[in-house]
Amino acid sequence: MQVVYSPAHLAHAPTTEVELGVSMAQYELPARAEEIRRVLAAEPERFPVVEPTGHGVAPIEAVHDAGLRAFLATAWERVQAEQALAEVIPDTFIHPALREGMGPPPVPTGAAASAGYWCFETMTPLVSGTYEAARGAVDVALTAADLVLGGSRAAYGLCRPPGHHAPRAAYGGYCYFNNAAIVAHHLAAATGAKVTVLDVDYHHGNGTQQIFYERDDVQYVSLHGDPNRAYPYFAGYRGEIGAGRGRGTNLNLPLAPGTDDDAYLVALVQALEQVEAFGPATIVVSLGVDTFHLDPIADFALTTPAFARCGALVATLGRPCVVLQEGGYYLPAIGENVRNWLTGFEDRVSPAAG
Ligand code: Q9C
Ligand code: ZN
Repeated sequence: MQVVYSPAHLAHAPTTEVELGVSMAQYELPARAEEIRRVLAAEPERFPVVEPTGHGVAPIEAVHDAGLRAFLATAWERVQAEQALAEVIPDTFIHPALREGMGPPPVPTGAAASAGYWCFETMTPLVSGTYEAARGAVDVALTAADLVLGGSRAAYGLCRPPGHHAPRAAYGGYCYFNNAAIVAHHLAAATGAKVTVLDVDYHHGNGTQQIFYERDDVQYVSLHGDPNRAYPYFAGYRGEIGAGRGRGTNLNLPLAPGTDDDAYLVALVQALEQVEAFGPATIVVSLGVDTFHLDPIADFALTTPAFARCGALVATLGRPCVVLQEGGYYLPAIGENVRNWLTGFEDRVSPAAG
């Protein structure tokens, strides 16, 4: 399976995040992607690495508000013009109740106001290289999609920063542009056929769900920590099934703390039955390995061998897959866990190759 990787992510190196008012070390670090690359590079025949090609801003603006992209493109310079900050974390957000009954506010231009307008939480800093890295992650994802459009059975995009928490018009959750949603829309537009986004990151992909909530050509299926206890808290509930034409094309499987290999695989089989029923031509996998038992910010209990079983199960769908990296924060095992998922998928596709 070809691996798409770009060093552009290295420019995004935030050091802190704020959780419940506590400033702490950032979890979403450059070392995550470098570890995955290091482990995959040890098997160059199985995992040849290719560079992304530039795809411009049109595929981003087909999914995201143009104002979000323009903000991210210029935010760093605008902030620095006002105040020399090492990283920007907003503190005042546009809570929907603040302007209830008043309609939307003018789009702000001041640094603090615009960060709070476009961001939704305090764990996703802007630093000098954020925009360059986020653009690079989108190009990585679209290049993996092009490989699949060109006839590959699967391709892996080593995206960093991740994407699935970014809705149409905001960033957050360590995510700036929604790589998986951009790819799903790109595939649907290029083929005219149905696409499923299967999200196996520990966290619910609120951004992807929001982007496709009213569409019937893109299904969103997610297994995740129950939002009643787990980030992103305000989306991912079982009753969220899509709306309008999209009613019935959104499936959430919130899971209990301590969910282990067997319980997870049972839920994954259920999810895959619903994918089969929808009948997509192509699958986009939001692959987070923060379901691992030692992950520092999550509470599932998956083991390293389980990731191979998960990949093998997804391969049984028999559809082309664009696999995109989302979360996973336990550095000593992140590479092995991703490698196992991809190897499990490939060995099921072509048992002789393993
Ligand atoms: N201080 C992804 O996995 N909350 N995003 C972290 C730790 C934010 C996770 C709390 C979690 C975002 C792509
Ligand atoms: Zn996650």
